[in-house]
Amino acid sequence: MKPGVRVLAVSGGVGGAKLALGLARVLPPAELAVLVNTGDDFTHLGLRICADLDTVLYTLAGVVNTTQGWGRADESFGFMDELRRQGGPDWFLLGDRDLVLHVERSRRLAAGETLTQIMADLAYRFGLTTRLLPMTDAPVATLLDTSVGQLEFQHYFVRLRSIPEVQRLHYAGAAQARPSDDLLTLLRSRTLETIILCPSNPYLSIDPILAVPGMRAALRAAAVPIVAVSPLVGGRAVKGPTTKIMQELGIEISSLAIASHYAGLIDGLLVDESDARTELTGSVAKEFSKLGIVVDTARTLMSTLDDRRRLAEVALNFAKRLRPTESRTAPKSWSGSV
Ligand code: FO1
Repeated sequence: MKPGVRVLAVSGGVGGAKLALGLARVLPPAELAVLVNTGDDFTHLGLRICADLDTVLYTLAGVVNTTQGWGRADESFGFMDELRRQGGPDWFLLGDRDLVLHVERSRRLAAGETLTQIMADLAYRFGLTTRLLPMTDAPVATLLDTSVGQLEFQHYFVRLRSIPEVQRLHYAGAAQARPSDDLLTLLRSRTLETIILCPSNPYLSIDPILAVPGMRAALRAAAVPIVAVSPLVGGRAVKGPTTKIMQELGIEISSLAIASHYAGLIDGLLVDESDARTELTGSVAKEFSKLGIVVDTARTLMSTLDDRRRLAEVALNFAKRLRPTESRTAPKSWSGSV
């Protein structure tokens, strides 16, 4: 009999993939599934690029370029060199091996396969037993209203290096999307024990997932503890524009703001030990408990594989100490220790 999935990680790209890798190293990989943001997906040079899915795929398969956190380690750039010579757009780097995934995915989508089916097959071909689940099979695009106009995510993030000031975020297509049947089946399965929101950007990477109608309700109805790992370390994001966007959107940069953002969804928030001294004492601690969120601390910086494994273990143990909130539908068969 195939083993069931016990843990669902919810992830964006680089930062989330690091924790997903830690989880895949401390759990039997087939007992882990990763629900991945597709709001960063876009069509470029006629190809469907699914940046976060590919980042998680390459990371779990051990072929990622660990210096940059995306793309492949063993890569050549003949296509890019020639594209540049021909005057094509060269701001988005596509390595020769990486390109194959975009070409194949585009071909298969055009032939009528779903993104869920394609990613399941690609994961299998890369030797993974961990399921990679796109947040939906419908096209959804994270759009940013900025000081230089409306931008698709990759144009904001890569082409303009996150420099424009962000005024508002939209998830175009989300209202017409729905969670895939595979994801809903997993969320209803009796084997699922824990959901972990990885330390991805809450606004750019996790919100597009939660914007899919029915997603929040389906995650909550799983009636398992949901733990988020804060992306802040010492009041700053490790990588990417998280704190810049929080500032521009007028959101206080604190673990409490992250907790408020996820209130009603998560049961526990894991914050970095460097934020604990300043944020988890006195009146702030009371604010967390008003939100119904239990807070714990850990070293959340993931520089090495050991860091990733250790944080995965801490997050799983933290979840075991939590019961899903009362507001959820009745637990299926709660067996966690108290
Ligand atoms: N990130 C960059 O900073 N520059 C790039 O040229 C770039 C190309 C690229 C190609 C394929 C792919 O799957 C990812 C790529 N990324 C690139 C990463 C990506 O834009 C971001 O890391 C994520 O979308 C944010 O989570």
